[in-house]
Amino acid sequence: MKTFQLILALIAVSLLAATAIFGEEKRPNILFIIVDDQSPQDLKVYNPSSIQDTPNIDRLAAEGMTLDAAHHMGSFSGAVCTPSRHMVMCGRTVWHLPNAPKAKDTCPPNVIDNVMAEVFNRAGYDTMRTCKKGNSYGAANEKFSVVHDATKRGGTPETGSAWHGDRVMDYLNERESSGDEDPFLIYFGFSHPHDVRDGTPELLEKYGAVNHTDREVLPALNEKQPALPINWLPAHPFHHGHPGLRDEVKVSGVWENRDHATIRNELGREFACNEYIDIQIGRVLEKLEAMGELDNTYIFYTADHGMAIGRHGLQGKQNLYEHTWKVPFIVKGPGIEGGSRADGNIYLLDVLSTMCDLSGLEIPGTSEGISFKPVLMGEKEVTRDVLYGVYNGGTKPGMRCVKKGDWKLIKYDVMEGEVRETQLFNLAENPEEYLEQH
Ligand SMILES: [Ca+2]
Ligand SMILES: [Ca+2]
Repeated sequence: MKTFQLILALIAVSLLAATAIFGEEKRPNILFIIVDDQSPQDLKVYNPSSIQDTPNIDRLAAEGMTLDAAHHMGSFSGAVCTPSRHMVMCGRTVWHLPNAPKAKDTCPPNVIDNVMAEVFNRAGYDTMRTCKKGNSYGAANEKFSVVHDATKRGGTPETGSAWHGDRVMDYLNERESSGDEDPFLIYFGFSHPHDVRDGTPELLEKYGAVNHTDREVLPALNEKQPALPINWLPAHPFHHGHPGLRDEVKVSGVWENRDHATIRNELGREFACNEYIDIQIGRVLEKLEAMGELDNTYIFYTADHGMAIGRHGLQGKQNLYEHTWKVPFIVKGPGIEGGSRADGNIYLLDVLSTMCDLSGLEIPGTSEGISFKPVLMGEKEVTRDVLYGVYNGGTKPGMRCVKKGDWKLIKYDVMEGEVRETQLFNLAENPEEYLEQH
């Protein structure tokens, strides 16, 4: 009899608990972290031989899923950031963006009513953003209820990444003191590690780098600096197709130099900036944990595109090699298995649809992105079979690439037909995309 009563009591308690959980059903928060110009190859989670210290990004990977084939679709402008950030905000493919060359024919005017912040505002989310200013989708950025944008690329807390960290910390502190219970979407953007890569003195010291400013001399080599990238070349074997391109010739500290000392120093600066970003992420994770919100928050970590810094003899972001076309992409949150990996085969333009899907919101009709929630939940390995990329911000028609399975093809038709090249890589056998010059 006693056992029977106990069973009844247990059933009653379980039913009550279930009602409590499903009755309230708190919608998930979203923390979207996006850094400016970071190759996945910088990070240990993608490149175990990297000396980059990022314990908080590593923690996100350990508690979430890392995607090995996340890409940005490309750019029709030297300012690769700009289309990339448009794609994130509205979920449209590169030629269908509101700022695309033929936007009048390819993009409906109501896209601005269906950008990330607007969709979440309508659903009753509190929306907040901090990021760099410029080279972005200004009209979409303004839709966040709280906006703190400024370009912070200095080597002090006030002039560097800590400034963005402070804005998110202030916002969370205010929510906490006002007892705000609405779900939130925080767009946590950074201005670094985009050049000028001025690190803090302590972190520069850690990576053996200096904020090099004198064009007339080379920076000193230092054993603490990151090694030369494995696919470094002293020069790209043919013209990349964009004469006078700022990123290839004018970046302070590098200019047109591709020697060991310059590249290792610049990578050291990049690593110092990356770690300073990681420290800011750590502060925010700790705060979310203290507020009891961490487990109900989907946290995305990515970059607007990758970066060469000496790889293949290039310096900038205007190429379609994996170090630059690919982006780091990690997601942690409810239902995602810790320490998991998948190729994913996603674009940054899939982010908006995925955020909606994870939050139970309707995906706006203007978004061409595909939700990769099934990948995150371990139900699928890939979202697409084939991925495409473009860069044609210089001479036309420019570069195109296509990737299917292990194979990737890049075509160059630049410099008024003077450079017509084709590269075919088997990425399983040659993930670094070595050329015959390597
Ligand atoms: Ca960028
Ligand atoms: Ca609120």
